[in-house]
Amino acid sequence: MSRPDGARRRGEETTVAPVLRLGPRALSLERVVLMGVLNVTPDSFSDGGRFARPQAALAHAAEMVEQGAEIIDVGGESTRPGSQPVWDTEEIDRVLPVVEALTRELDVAVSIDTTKPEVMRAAVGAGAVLINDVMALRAPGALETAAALDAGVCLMHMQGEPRTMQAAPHYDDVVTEVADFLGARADAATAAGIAPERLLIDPGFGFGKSLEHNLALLRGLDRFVALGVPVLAGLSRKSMIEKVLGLPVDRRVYASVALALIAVQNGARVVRVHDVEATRDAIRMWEAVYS
Ligand code: HH2
Repeated sequence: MSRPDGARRRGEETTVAPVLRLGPRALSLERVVLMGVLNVTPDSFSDGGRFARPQAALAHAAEMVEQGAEIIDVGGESTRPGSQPVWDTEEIDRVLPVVEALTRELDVAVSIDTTKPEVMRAAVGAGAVLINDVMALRAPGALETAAALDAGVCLMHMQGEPRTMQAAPHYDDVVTEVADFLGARADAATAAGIAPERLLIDPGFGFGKSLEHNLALLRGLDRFVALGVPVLAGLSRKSMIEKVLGLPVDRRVYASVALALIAVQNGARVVRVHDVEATRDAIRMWEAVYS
């Protein structure tokens, strides 16, 4: 049984459950954490335009929290293949009212999905406690900005940039190259002053990767676990499902749940999902079997 401090006894040995430090919040990773996706963009691939108004965004976030999401990931710039970048000010205008409303109304860790230092500063100022950066803090000023803010950081791998990344992704050894990259970015983050317990790493499924690359990364997830930083996996509704099953975005729930479960089985501790309830049930059953 869990003790209040997160330590539990297994035979003679005492293990301390890993904890993710998100600003003033501490999130236990003893059970898999569900991150619910909340895109406040007009053009996201899976839910574009549906949650652009703060009231609609808040209602959808509340539903995901009710279903078991412990993190809500707010995104104001679509990163789908071929998407166009937006200006800082436009992104801030989109996300800030939503981050404020979520922080005020819900007991949940709010994450900001951005690559821009200005957006990071504004969102954390409004209550966000996790910076989810698909560029792994490589934008000018991003590393220093994130280090100076009191928030967790998810470092994600992407080859190229969203506009062109799916044109011709190439790796000699995708698992080794992505793992080496994330190891180096985690080192850069800690060297800049970001404590290791503030960090997550993410191979970035679909970000400059072919179907074969995505499948190899999922099979090889233990290589990322071995880096000693908790792994986040985002596979929900992604086009790899279309490539295997030929299904449109609104019919990818079952495959998304299967992929989330495979990621968990291979060591992911946080899953970024659109369909929170379905994923939660699958993962809690998996945990009942294996914990
Ligand atoms: N995937 C998307 C966006 N952000 N962040 C992390 N850490 N990992 C991911 O796999 C990831 C991410 C793309 O999915 P979505 O937000 O649904 O679409 P869009 O970028 O079109 O808003």
